[in-house]
Amino acid sequence: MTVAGGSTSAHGQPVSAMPLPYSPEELARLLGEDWKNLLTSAYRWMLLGRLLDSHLLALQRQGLVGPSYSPLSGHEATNVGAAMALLKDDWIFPSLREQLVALVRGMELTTYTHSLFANALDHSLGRQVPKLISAREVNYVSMASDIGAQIIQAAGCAYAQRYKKVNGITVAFFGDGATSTGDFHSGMNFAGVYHLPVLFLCVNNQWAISLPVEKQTAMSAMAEKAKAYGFKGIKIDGTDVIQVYTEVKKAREAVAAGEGPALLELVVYRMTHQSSPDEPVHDLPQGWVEKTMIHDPLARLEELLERTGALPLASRETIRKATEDRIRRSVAEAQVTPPPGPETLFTDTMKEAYWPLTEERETFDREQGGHFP
Ligand SMILES: Cc1ncc(C[n+]2csc(CCOP(=O)(O)OP(=O)(O)O)c2C)c(N)n1
Ligand SMILES: [Mg+2]
Repeated sequence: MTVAGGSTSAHGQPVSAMPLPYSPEELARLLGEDWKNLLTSAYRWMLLGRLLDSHLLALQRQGLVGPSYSPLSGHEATNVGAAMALLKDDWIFPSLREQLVALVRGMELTTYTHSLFANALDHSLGRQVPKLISAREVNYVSMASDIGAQIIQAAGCAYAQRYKKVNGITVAFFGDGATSTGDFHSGMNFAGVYHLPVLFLCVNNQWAISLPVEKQTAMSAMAEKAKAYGFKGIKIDGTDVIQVYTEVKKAREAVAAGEGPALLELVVYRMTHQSSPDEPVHDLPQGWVEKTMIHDPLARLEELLERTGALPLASRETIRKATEDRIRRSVAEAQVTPPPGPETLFTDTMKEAYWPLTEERETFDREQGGHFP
């Protein structure tokens, strides 16, 4: 599997990313006087996401992380724009491709790579599918494997937040495919009826494995589905990090102010195949690769940084080298960390000692001498 991108199409034709439509004055108006630093920070994170994809896909193919990895290329602006607009007390229920959200919120990169290697320093000690990371320290809940389940979980979390009168809102990310699940209906309906502080972010990458979005719904916008549940929905460009940041910030403020749930549809273009074990090719329509290049969120931001002089090529290259080094160091650290010890089979399972477990542990120690043969 390769990560689409670069400047030439499958037929060798040069393809440029669509420029982001902002002047320096507009950026100052939308993002404040510190806009250059904000965009530089967004760039660092988005580049980290893109580079992680190429490193981790290669490691998965070597059987070192796995069993699978869900690439996020094409989703960098939705991850980073949203994460930068959310606050510390908010709770995140991710879908398959929001690993950058956890990192932007403060999960350590090495903690992330330890999770992918399912080693002794993995939060879940190898008991979770490695790519379904969690980061309790930043309110980032592990994704449930069944598509759409996080939508009802998020509605429940928002209900609890209001009941307990705590700060923050709940945010659920999900794909276009998840909108066809019963959990989408149940979660959205419950949130609408109870007017809950939850923000639904539908990242529409126009594919659910091999099913195109036209076969997922007959509606022209996923955002319109919010009407059926009694709240507002808007459709935005998920490849424009500035638009994602400003719209998520606005929606978050309204939800936090008690205006009820909201749905944002963020349209992106999936640049890779669904997940690393998938067959690399499934009838992508002609011209799809070129479309991903035109809407490449990272290339669009790079063009803006260059045009406005906010971050010239030489500085971007320095960031790229430093980011590559950081990834290599984190991967190397995770790679030399041993797997969880066999005794961890018995830890974190029950709050207090419980006789069947104690007996099992005794048998295990007696027969295996504490070690697997
Ligand atoms: C309930 C359920 N049905 C089917 C699957 C198999 N499956 C895994 S990923 C996926 C596609 C999800 O598409 P989408 O929600 O658009 O997210 P994307 O992968 O495009 O980010 C499917 C159908 C599943 N995990 N759970
Ligand atoms: Mg999708």
